[in-house]
Amino acid sequence: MKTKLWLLAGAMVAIAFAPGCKPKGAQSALSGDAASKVYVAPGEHDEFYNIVSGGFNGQMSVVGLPSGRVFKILPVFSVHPENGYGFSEESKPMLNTAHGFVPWDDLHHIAISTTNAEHDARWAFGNANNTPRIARVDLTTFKTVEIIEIPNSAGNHSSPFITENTEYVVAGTRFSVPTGDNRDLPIETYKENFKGTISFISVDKEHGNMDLAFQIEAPPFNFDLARAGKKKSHGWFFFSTYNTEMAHTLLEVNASQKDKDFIMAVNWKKAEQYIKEGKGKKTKAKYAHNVWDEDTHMATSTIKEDILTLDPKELKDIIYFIPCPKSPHGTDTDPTGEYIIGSGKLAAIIPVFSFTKMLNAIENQDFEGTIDGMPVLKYESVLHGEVEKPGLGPLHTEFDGQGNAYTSMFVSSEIVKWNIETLQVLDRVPTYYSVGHLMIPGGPTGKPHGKYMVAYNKITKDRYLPTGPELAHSAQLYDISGDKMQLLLDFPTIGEPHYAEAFPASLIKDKQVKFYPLEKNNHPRALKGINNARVEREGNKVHIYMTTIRSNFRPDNIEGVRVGDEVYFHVTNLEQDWDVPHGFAVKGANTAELLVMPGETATLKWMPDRVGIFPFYCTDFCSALHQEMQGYLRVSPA
Ligand code: CUK
Ligand code: CUA
Repeated sequence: MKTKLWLLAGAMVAIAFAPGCKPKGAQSALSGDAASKVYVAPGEHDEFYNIVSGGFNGQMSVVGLPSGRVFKILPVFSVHPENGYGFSEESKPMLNTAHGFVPWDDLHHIAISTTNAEHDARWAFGNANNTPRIARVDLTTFKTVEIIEIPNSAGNHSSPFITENTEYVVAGTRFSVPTGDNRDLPIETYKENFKGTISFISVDKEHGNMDLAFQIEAPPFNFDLARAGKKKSHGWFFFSTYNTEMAHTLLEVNASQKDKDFIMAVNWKKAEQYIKEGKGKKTKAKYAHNVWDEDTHMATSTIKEDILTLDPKELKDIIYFIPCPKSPHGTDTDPTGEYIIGSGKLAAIIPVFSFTKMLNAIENQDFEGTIDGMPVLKYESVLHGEVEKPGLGPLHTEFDGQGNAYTSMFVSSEIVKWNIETLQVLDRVPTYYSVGHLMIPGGPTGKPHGKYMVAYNKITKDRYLPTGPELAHSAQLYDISGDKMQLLLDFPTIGEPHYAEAFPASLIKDKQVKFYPLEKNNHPRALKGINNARVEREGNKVHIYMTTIRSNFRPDNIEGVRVGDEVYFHVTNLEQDWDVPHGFAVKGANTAELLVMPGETATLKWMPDRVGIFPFYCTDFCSALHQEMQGYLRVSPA
């Protein structure tokens, strides 16, 4: 968000309520039946899974709708001591990059996989905004199974957005930077040396594995968000751009000079064809590709560097620019694929573009100019129409599948419902306060479910019991099944929610992995039963092959370890039953715990630095004899 917007929002909230008095109407917008609409009786399940970005905590959270209940914190880009993600030897390679281990990131957007433009919910993708990365989460295990780093990118904000059959996940760079491995260059050579890059990452249909298929060079703009075309516009991608002024200093002022920036339309089918014809240039820049193997229960990290790059200055029919007012933030395509909505965050209208008109304009060469040889279309010739007086600070738009669009208004702090054909505003409701993204289950797909809408708000103020200087981040659930939107529920979120998606629980709830069969555990240090539990020394490395089963560890008295040794606890959980993980922690060891899933093997490395007796124990209450699940490790002098 721009500082300017925050200032405006601050002023707005200040006007809305002076300290000490409650904002008028803020808590009484509910009608009597709201509670029953969100009530999920004990033992009953929610209707939708809601996968929510955690923003600066680098995680996703798994929430039920309509109840707003949180089921799980799912670590993606940040280490998670709760279950040893990023601490176990097996998971550490997941967070490797071309310049080493990066234990944190800033996750903004979620994309749920689709087939024929409908959620199939096989995988959830998330972007790392800081160190450019994209992750894939398997929705049968709720585990991060793949992370690919994006070369030639900086600030991976315009990501991960997917095509209608999950053929590609795309990533547009927020900051333009010099391409290739990072170089020492004067910043004022921005226009000559810095480039924007759009990456197309292919997704294997069967297993989901990602691969950097190709990159397209683009002018040094900032790329903010994107959406794929769908149905009739399948084959195209639309990116919002700002700073088309190409400023590299004081962007707050210098990137808001022009009346219009662009939506960059990319014909990716054409690009794909050029790649097949061998028109991609071979370029190099290092990136990591990390894959979790469900067979060995280990991650591997590979550093790659070969890239195929398309240059649209030469291949002139890949990229077209659609002028769009005032630094567009979100760009969204409606469920039919005909309409493209740009949300200029400083604009007083919402422009709606027509895909059909865009194709006609391209065919008739109805251009107002070019940028590096790439055509700029005429605003009027692509425009379907403008939504007038929608509110202030439009950011993002979702759809209900009934011909209506819902746009979040950051500055005027509301959601505005409007008709896509007639462009008439139909309804508006306040959010508390300053909504960023909004979400309708299936909203970005060709088949929205249109029953609920959730606003993810940036400012909380008086909505919850206060917790010191930082307050809970907040989501608000609205019923959108009638003509008028109705606020049903406030619920706090984990971290800062940016985007989220939701899909029917029925898509995946019977496909969950309940445990890992021991006979298929191909971890090189796995044990298949208690018989081979043992301690082995190799030089100064001590490998402890350990088992857990209710309610003991074997071995549980370990001697012969010396100060300066590298100790590896290879813990296999022998349980073959749903929901029986065992934990493993060593008292006073300067590392996290392990939480080992049934049938899985995980390894904790510890380098004891002092002599003594070190008890270890199970951290997850697993049976009536959980407190008996313990052992002792003796560390002797070197
Ligand atoms: S967002 Cu990342 S800065 Cu509108 Cu997707 Cu808020
Ligand atoms: Cu195993 Cu508690």
